[in-house]
Amino acid sequence: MPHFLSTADADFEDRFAALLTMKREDSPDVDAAVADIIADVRARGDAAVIELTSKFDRLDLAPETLAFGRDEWEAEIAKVPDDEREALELAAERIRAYHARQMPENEQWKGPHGETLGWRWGPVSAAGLYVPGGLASYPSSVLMNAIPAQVAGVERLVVTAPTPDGKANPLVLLAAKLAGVETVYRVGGAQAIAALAYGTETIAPVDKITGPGNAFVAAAKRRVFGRVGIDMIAGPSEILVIADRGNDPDWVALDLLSQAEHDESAQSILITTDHKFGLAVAGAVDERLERLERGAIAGASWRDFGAIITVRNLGEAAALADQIAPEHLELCVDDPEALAANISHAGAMFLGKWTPEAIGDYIGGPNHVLPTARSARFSSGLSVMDFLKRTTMAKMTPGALKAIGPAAETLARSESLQAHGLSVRARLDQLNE
Ligand code: HSO
Ligand code: ZN
Repeated sequence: MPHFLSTADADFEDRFAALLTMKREDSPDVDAAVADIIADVRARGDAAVIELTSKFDRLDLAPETLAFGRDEWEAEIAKVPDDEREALELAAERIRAYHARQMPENEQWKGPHGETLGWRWGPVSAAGLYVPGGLASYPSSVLMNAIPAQVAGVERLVVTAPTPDGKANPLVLLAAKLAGVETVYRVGGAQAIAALAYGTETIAPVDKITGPGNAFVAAAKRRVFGRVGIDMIAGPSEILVIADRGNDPDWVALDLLSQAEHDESAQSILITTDHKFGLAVAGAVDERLERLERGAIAGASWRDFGAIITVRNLGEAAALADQIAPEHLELCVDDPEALAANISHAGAMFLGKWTPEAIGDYIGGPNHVLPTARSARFSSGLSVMDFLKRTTMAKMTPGALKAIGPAAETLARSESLQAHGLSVRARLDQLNE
């Protein structure tokens, strides 16, 4: 049974607060082990990476085989069935077109004294994308991480992906190729992150690391931050559906389950203006759970963290949505645009009942790497901006220096930074000669 709440109940505020602050993930303390792995890779480079890959992935590599060779890569890709290849190609095309529109413009203008001011955007030189192994090795996530980097103009794009027992995921390799990845290393875990951050004899270091991973990968990303840039540390997936009674309960049930099936710690919440509709959705979820392949995972998530909240009107729904600040927000109501205009905090919005969240996970165009755990209050999903930096530009003329230099001198004096002031004064003196 999910949690049932209603804004009409006297204890609503307390129960809603409890729902928001529920601890959903145990974060095992792997930091000490990760620190050792990073130190080992820094000290011994390839040898450490090879040894750790043999230990954790039961795969014996040599420096020459750390990366997939072109032929091996192509041989894996050849295993992908045509329908999957075509679907992935369509996804890549749509994600690329969406992200191309995110590219910001350089700016340059003249200030009041004839000085030139502005900024310029440029890509990071090299990015490394981590692709997890096992259950969460998603080709769609390769596209979502690599395409924004490619669109941003990152020159060197590499992937690290563990291949336990030597088993590669052909679709991951196809996605990497479609997104312009140069090299795929068969390395995973904290050792992969350490190699990307510090480099080894064969793996050149990168400037930015993105991509999801397990507790070891997350801890390693936190540790190398500063040496390199990282994206967010993503938590378990979340979906909030706001739906009125004009929906098919089964559709809404499936939308809730689509995120619940990711992880036992995922959270799916329905807010509805109609209590009976909420009960119908709960019934539809139970029915679907009996037949769903990942029923055990989705069922655990729904039972522990799922919720159905009845509200008196859509105004209340919007206010609650802002407090939840969900990763994914579906608006299954008659006028989704009007409701969207009343909600400020959500990673991604899906408007209208014809837009299941899964469209955004795969093919819509927007990114599926999104802020979780209420961080949509202050951050955004992955975009080309994550692979760009802004350099500011200023050019003074003698006249401009004359006009604004004295104020700089005054401020330098007030901060007791004499050379600062003198660097301006020396120029002004010459202008006054
Ligand atoms: N919904 C997930 C991403 C994903 N779904 C990958 C399917 N594959 C995180 O937002
Ligand atoms: Zn998903």
